[in-house]
Parts: sequence; C-alpha cells; structure tokens
Amino acid sequence: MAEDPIYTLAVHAGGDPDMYQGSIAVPVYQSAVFAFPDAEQGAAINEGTLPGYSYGRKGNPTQAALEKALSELEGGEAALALSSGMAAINVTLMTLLEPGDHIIAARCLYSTTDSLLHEILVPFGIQTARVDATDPDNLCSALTDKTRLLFIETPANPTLELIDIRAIVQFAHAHNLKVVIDNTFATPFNQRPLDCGADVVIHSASKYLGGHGDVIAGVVVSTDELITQMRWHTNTNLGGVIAPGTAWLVLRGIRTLALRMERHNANALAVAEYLEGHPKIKQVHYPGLPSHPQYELAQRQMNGYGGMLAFDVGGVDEGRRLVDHLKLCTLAVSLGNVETLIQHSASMTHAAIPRDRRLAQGISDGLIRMSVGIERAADIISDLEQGLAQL
Ligand code: LCS
Repeated sequence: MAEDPIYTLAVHAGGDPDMYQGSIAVPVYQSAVFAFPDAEQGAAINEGTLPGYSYGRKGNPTQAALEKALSELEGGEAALALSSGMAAINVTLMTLLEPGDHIIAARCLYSTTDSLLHEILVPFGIQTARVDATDPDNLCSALTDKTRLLFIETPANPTLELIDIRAIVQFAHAHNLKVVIDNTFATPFNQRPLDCGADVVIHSASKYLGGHGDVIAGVVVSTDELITQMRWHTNTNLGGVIAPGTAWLVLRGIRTLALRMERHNANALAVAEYLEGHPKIKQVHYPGLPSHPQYELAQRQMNGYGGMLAFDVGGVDEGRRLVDHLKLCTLAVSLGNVETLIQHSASMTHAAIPRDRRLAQGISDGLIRMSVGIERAADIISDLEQGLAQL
C-alpha cells in the first residue's frame, strides 16, 4: 500500500508554485468577481468557452486547485467542488434527470439522501425504487423504461453494506443508465469507482477529504462534458458554490489524506476485531472482517477497508446507554474526523426514516456507528471496554 502513487499525489495534486508566485500553499482567492482582459475574452470566459474566471459562483482559482486535485485522486477528467455533499448530489441528479425519470438506488443510504429521493424529488416527477443491490440481479426487477441512473453508496452509511461496482456498471451500461457512486466512506485512498467503470463519483468532503471536522463541502468527479454542464448550467442556477476558504481547507486536508486513511484503516480493523470478540456485541459490520458477508468483494474492490464500522448492542436503550458512557469517543454525527466519533443511528442520523423502512435497510435498533479516529487504538478500545462494562 505504501507504494501506491496516492501517497505522492495527495501531497502535490492541484498545487503548482509557478502559478502562484512561488507560493507552495495554494492561496485563498477571496474574491467574488474577476476582471476581464477585454470585451471579447470577457464574453467567452463568462460563458465557459475560454478558460478564466468571471463570477465566484462559477469558479475561483482556489476552488480550481481543489478540483484538479480531486479529479487526479479519483482518476476522473474533471471535478466540481460544491458547498456540501448534498449540493454535490443535487447538482448531479438535476444534471442527469428530468421530470418523469426514474432512479434505482441501493436500499441503504445516508438519511438525507434518502429524504432527497423520497420527499424532495417526488413532486418534481422523479421516482426512486430501492433495491438490495448486493445482488445485482435485483436491479432487473426495478428497471423501467424511465430508469436513467443507479445511485449507490459503497460502503453504505451506516451498515457498511458493499455493492459490486463492476457488476452494477455492467448492468447499467447494458441498459444505457449512468452509475453514480457516493464514495464518501471509502475515499479514493481505499476505492476508485471510476476505475471500475462508474460514471460519476460524489463525496461529502465534510468527511475524510477535509478530515478535521471543520468544513462542510462536497465534490463531484466525472467527465469533462458532465462537469462542464454541472458548473456552467446546473450549479450556476442552483448556486451551491464552495467558499474559497473552505476549498482551501479541503485541499489542505487532502495533503494528509493517505497518512490519515492508513491510520483510520488500521485503527478500525483493530477496533472491529476487539468488538467481535466482546460478549455484549451481537454483530460487527466491518468490510475488513472475514465475518462480513462481502469480505471477498471488499478484497477485490477496495485497497483498504476504511475507518467506519458499525456494531449492534441489542436495542435502542443499550445503544443510547453505551454512547452516554463513553469518554474519549465523542458522541456526534458526521464522520471522517481525526477524532473518534460515535453515534446511535436509530435515534440520530437515521431517526427521520420510519422504523419499518429503517429495519428493511439493515439499520437495527441497537446499531452504533463509529468513525474510528487516528488516536492510539488501545485508547479507543479501553474507552469502549469501560463503556460496554456499564451495559
Ligand atoms: N453522503 C454520505 C455518504 C454522507 O454520509 C453524507 C453526510 C452526505 C453524503 C452529505 O454530505 P454533507 O452535505 O453533510 O457534506 N453524512 C452525515 C452523517 O452520517 N452524519 O452527519 C452527516
């Protein structure tokens, strides 16, 4: 793994001291608007046919540096950085869909993505079918003549369910559908969906890319053609632009992505193995454990298994009691911070989903989701040990 080019790429991608008067850190271009050289070039820059900057909603040099870094890390042609992960999902869907269209999505998704699909998009004439996409054969039964895209998280939030990207790409492309993968949990350190044939990769950059829990940001990586459409058409109208200072923080976070992910991966595996041996834990969900039902797929599809895991302590009461007794692990939603964060999905991130639908997604009452940080693994484990002793 230490031989992976991403170790060098993460440190240098998007930077170019020659472009910024020798500045090794990309400067924060805190400017809302850019002067045109003349009328003819101004008109061309403004409509995106000539490289350059016009108005901050369409781009900014700090944002461009972040986008270049992300497209290189994910192996895409281009990227668009946005104000949040949800903005990235919205811009993608609004670019690829029109009223009357149909989406097939995996059964387990981040709860706000779930409500976007089932509440916000429905009045605009877009319907979504949810399927257990762990078996690609299930996609067939959900297909309609209006289906335009497949939307997948792998690993999924919060159950760590995996989807075989190559298998769903094969199905999708045979039916002329686009494949959109939310790669937030894995990061390009652990998984590169575009290399597996996916059309669009999305991130909540609020998580591992930023890495320090101090930004809300998002990104889409895809082809030049799609990103151009998203930047100059969809997002120019939607307005989910990333702030220059936020773009700078995400780029700064990316510089240590490889090192952080290496440590997140190692710590999460150690915590998962500890939990699996604990008598009060019913089940541990971690793609790096041989007990994960898709362990073989994880080995094929991922370079590392990530910093996220989930485990079941039985019921809602046990779940809430455990998180209340932890001292080092911070009780908070979100994920991908350097600190270990822990939360009870049924009463927190996924509380908005009705119980029967939540259970059908594999999110049991006692499911605890943990974003394992980069602290000393033994300290995280001893905090869990004392917390579990209270149950
Ligand atoms: N995609 C995934 C997989 C996510 O986990 C999240 C946020 C988003 C998209 C949305 O990104 P945002 O707009 O927040 O940047 N996940 C959260 C979670 O599990 N707890 O709090 C936020």
